[in-house]
Amino acid sequence: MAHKAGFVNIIGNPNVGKSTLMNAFVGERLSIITSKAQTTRHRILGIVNGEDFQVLLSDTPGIIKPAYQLQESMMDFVKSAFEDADVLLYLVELGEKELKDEAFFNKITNAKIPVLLLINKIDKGNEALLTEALALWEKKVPNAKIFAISALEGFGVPEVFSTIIELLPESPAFYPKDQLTDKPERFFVNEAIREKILIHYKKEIPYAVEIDTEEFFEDENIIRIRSVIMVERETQKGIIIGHKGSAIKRVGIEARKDLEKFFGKQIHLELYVKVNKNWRNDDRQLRRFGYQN
Ligand code: GDP
Ligand code: K
Ligand code: MG
Repeated sequence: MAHKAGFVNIIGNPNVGKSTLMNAFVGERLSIITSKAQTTRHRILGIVNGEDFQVLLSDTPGIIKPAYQLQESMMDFVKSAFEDADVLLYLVELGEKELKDEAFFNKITNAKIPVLLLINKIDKGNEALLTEALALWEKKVPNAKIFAISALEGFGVPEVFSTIIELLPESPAFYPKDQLTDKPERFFVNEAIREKILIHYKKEIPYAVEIDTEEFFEDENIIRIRSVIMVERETQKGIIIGHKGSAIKRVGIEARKDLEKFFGKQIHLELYVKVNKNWRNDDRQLRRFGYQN
């Protein structure tokens, strides 16, 4: 069989399970997952390699109406996902009725490339809900092939994957066959820390935070990491640190555990907090943190 390779982009509303699906395909926790919207800020490439195929999956932020510059950059990542794909995965969850952004929705229904519409989280529903969803989406996106899946439990995921392989063009691999992602190691450190902040802090705190890993030093048996947690205001700094440092300590312990699994090595993780006023609306800083090209 000839070698196949190509780009598959996952798009959809916030929280429908895009990152969970991406990780299910790749078999690694490349994308962080929480129950909060805007967990995914970047476009993240996950690579699935086989003897005669290479699938390049892009996880993207959920589609939202941007309220500040960081969110505008996030939506630029989504726009770019339409431009360079061979196959589009449009993920919806059971019970969902529409994509919040009409312009994006029109791009899907008018796409010139194959669209697979995946109804996710069917583990949460029943037969009647699924029948209803199938009827709704068949009508709304007639150009799509529809699958019912559970990204969390893996149900239906292999069927989607074999369909993707069928649809991919003949092409040599784009990346070395042992590569899993296009993001550097520091990116995954930042994300592991940000995931714990999304989980443990309330309200606006996670959205005001950016992580900057200043040092990543890999020794034979240990990786030494120093990362800065940036917030926008002095009060947020206090909240991040918590009473006698207890809150930041918890973030450090949990992130370290995840990173030890991810890198398969012992990790030494040092965390600092810094105030960096208004970074979410500052072009230069957004570029520095990888949000703009
Ligand atoms: P994203 O915002 O679209 O990337 O969604 P995430 O992958 O971050 O998932 C959002 C939430 O939905 C998380 O709490 C996931 O555990 C949950 N989730 C994702 N897929 C499924 C699924 O198939 N079934 C159920 N029950 N929950 C899921
Ligand atoms: K999420
Ligand atoms: Mg996500």
